[in-house]
Amino acid sequence: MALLTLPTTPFSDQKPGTSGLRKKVSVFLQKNYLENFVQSLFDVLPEAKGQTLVLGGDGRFHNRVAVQTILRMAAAKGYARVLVGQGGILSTPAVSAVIRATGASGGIVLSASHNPGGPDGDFGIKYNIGNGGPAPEKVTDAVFARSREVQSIHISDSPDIALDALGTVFMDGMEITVIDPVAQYAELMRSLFDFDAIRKLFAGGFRLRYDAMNAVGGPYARAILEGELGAPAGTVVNGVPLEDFGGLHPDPNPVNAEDLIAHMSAEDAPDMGAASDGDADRNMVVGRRFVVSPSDSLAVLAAHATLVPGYRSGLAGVARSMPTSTAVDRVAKALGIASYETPTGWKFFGNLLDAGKATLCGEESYGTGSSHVREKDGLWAVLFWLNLVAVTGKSVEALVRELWTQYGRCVYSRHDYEAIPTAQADTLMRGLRDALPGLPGTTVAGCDIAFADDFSYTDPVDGSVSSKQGVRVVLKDGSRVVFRLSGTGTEGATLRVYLERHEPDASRHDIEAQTALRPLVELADAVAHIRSLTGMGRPSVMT
Ligand code: G16
Repeated sequence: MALLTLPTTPFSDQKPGTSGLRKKVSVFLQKNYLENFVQSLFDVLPEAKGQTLVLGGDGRFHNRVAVQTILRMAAAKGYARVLVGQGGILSTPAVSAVIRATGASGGIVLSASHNPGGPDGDFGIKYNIGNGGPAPEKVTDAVFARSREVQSIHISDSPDIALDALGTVFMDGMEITVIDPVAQYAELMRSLFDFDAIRKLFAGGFRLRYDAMNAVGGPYARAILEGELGAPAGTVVNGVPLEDFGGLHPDPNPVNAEDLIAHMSAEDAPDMGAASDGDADRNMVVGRRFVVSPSDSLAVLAAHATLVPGYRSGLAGVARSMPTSTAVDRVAKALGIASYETPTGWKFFGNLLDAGKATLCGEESYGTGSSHVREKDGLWAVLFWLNLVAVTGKSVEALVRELWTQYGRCVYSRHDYEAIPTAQADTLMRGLRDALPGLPGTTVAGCDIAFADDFSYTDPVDGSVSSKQGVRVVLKDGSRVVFRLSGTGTEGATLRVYLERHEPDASRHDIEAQTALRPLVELADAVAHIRSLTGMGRPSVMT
């Protein structure tokens, strides 16, 4: 077959610093749009001779078309081999696992993560480097710069390959192997968790409801939970990946996973509930009539890690994103291990994991993971919880309550104001930043402010500095409000307001979070003028 060079139009609407492109499907359907990104990426990567590329996505609308295009461009780039998931499917953590296990030079993930899919939904593409993690900013910024200059697309004119049958075919001398999307990942899970103990748990009648939200987590959860661990058929619901996720918003939080919450609140609720997102890197864990906050989940996993085979020798350290609650810091202090506070974005954990400084990491946005891969990992977190329940004999709720008793409860909530016109959101953040120097030492809305800043992070491994990573207003009692604009929304801007209050008094641990946090909500409005500047009387989503 021939290799073609086609003209293209430079574009520049990828944001610098983001780990890929995430846009409406209609934007991706523009001529050469995906091609432009892929060409920019291939232009900044070193020569591909002898190299392996991993390729797969979450199965959303446009996944298959994009896989075929990327295969043709990979052939033109000169890759020796591409490992592509059967049906074009690979979860984000599975891409990371396959890159690491095979020594591939990198991988391309097709997903807009937890954003809705379908012809009217979102599509996305991102590149992971040889350690299995998201490309660092120096790579993504170079891709962005190149995308504004690139003039031509190099692509093979070979026909589509069959994606549904396992096996190897060739395209212009490049080997393409269609792999089982689950096998490598399942092997990794087997090496970390006590599968026998979990098998016994299910054999003893333990009931789990795993909602895969019609996204890519389904095949993984079915194969491992039902196939290998003996959970009864039907444990995994919404387990077949659909191009539009069956209309669900595959973002596991109590609002979007309302069906799971309803089942977990019923009289005959299962013992544990769980959900994963579009590309299966996020997770939510729910007990019987008991929702676990992601920040508490991370702290529980850290507190009991040595009960799990893969972490028996202890944790090197833990890391959390800045807006994530401080619960895990308290556990780390008691364990005598380091805890790191990073900007939002999984890529910031990469250096800490590679340098052996942290073993577990997590974020308030329902992401939890460890050094086993370089992405957050939804099913891994669920298996971790199952392993803990199996070996302690304690329920999900009991494990969280034990955490609160020992360390106090970090009462936590995130308020999202979605689809704000970008100019308004920028004005709000600018005003807030301007007001920061005057805040410490003042009392606003009845709250005594001790400290206020715009979070800046110096990477302890490579010394790189990331500034303007979110505004923090911290009170004398340690309570805090954090403000930042989402980097993943595709419509206008989303303002996220993170609220945290530490409650040491066990008799108040059952307090309803929104009630406990009300003074902080008033403080947030008083310093950021959210209601008047956005015209929104209340958040679009509270989790
Ligand atoms: C991505 C990153 C996460 C980060 C999240 C933040 O998640 O991988 O590390 O926490 O974005 O989202 P936002 O900027 O909207 O608050 P994902 O699951 O979308 O890849």
